[in-house]
Amino acid sequence: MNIDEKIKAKSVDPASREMLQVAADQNIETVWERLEKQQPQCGFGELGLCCRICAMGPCRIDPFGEGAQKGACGAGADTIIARNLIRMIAGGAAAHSDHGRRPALLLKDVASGKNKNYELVDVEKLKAVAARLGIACKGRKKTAIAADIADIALNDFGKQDEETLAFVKAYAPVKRLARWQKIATDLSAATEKTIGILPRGIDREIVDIMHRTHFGVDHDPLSLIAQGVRASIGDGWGGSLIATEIQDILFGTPKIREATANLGVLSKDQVNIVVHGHEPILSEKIVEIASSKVMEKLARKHGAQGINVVGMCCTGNEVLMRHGIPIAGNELQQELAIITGAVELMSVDVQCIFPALAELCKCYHTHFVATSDQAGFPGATHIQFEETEADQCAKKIVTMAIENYDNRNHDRVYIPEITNSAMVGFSVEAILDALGGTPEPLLDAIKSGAIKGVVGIVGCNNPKVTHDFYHIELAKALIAKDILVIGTGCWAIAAAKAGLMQTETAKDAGPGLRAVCEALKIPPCLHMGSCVDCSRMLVLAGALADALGVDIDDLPLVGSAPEWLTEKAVSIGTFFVASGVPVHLWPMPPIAGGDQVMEILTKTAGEVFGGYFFVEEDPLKAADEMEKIINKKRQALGI
Ligand code: SF4
Ligand code: MSK
Repeated sequence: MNIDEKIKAKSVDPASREMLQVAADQNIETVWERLEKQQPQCGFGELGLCCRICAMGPCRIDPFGEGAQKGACGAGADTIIARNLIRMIAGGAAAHSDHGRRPALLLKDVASGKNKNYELVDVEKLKAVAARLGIACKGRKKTAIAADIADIALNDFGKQDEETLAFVKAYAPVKRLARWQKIATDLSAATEKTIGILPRGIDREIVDIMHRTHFGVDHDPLSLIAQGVRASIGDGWGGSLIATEIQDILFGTPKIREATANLGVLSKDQVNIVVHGHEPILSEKIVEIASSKVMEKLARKHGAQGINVVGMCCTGNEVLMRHGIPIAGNELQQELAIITGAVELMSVDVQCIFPALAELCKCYHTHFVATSDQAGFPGATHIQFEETEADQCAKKIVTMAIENYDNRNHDRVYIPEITNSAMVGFSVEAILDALGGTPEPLLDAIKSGAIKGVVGIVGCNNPKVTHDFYHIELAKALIAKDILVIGTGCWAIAAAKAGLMQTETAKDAGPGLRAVCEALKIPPCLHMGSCVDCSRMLVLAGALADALGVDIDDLPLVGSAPEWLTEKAVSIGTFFVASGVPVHLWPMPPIAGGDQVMEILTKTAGEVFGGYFFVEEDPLKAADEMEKIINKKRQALGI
């Protein structure tokens, strides 16, 4: 296929390029064209200098110092920027943590027998989580243990006392916990105002942000940002971690397995169902029901060769990690999957789902099915998902997809014949298994310099950056420098599609990393899961720090969100920084209009937490900067 040069600039992914060409030929608009129509975007908004928190606004601060330097209420640039920023953290932490609440509630119902649609699949993980939380297991039924875990998790969401979250105390390394306490004490002493860092309640810290950013409450950039940090810790070491741990108990802890990635996983002659969003509770059932003999028979009756369930974004990552379900693509490919004309049904739950899909599906035979009470899409078919009737709901969705195969226009189908294989499923448990049960071999490799350090790459796609370009170039540059790359979310899908998660890719790594990968038979880029599974990276960092008897900020670790888009990415970046990890970002977040906020996030945070933000547009320069940081940490550790 001849691809237009303008299309090549939109994505480096060959399958996406083909589909963008198909879209252009069919005169179908995608996110790239819609973004183009938004140009030029508001410069005040880009700098974070616009406030519409009250009805005297919107107010804006003149970045050139000539016009207004204060909003009508007197709020200055840094107050406005800090408020806007922590409202982003609140949005991100709320999305992750509300996700975590669902499996916690489900665990409680499965334990009590109220929900018989699901089981406690991973008893080993159940006991491991119980041990962390100090719950007795000996001689007790697994349902009783599960009920205790669910109670502790649910209490962490809504408790009202001043105690730190139980999950934070159980999972964060001791040294980091003490550090957070000391930071809070020091900041309170310095400002003569109580400043908290350790989260008291997951929901409470988010509500606190919404309260203190309300008109006329907190105007101090420092205490505003401190509260953002507190809510982000409640996300990373709280809500997200609860999501990951309890989903593992309910659906199984990921194990290393082979899988396939990119739009070519869609089938020409099978019923294609795409599961998209973030929460795996329904998609687990869709996968199960679609593989039943009854459904297979029904699909054949409708002339299809079977049923092909594939994933998109993080719901896709969840079923990829646990079942090896092929993944069709990352965030910027959701419309492209529909444009293949081969999708009978796309089932969506929550987060990162374009509302444009509803209208787009109408141009094809595709059913667009929304399933969450929290996520409405005008133009979609809504099939309400209730966990207590999960089997019925999944049957309805799969049947609807099969029956829709009759309506497929086979002449209009175009599926790019592009896929790549990937080794996925690197939960912390799977990594430790590959290492022989302890982190020692990894630590030895780090100490010897065979692996210089580890970079965790997370986050989205953003059409302001050429799709997948930064994800892939940064990962390639890092592995060539003997830096192991781990990651989640849309980065992980980009890396899988680009072949970076194959064991053979070790040949492109530096000699040290290559030798380690070949000995352990692992790729140099490890897929650790979905967005909430950033918590797996925190747990891994904590395990390495504990094993060495140091704090996380002593370790040669760096984080990056190189094509970030969502508020969740802001929360993730902040909890990495709070945990002691320097974090690279691109594109530039909306903070550049405030000197004090910039100073706090890029310098003061480093002095206090050991982690800080830095921004770099060029992937190779970013990789160089990460190597510098890693070398400095190694030097300080004396390795
Ligand atoms: Fe303007 Fe202040 Fe109201 Fe913001 S809170 S819109 S700066 S008056
Ligand atoms: S799906 S949050 S676009 S990683 Fe988790 Fe991708 Fe970012 Fe959504």
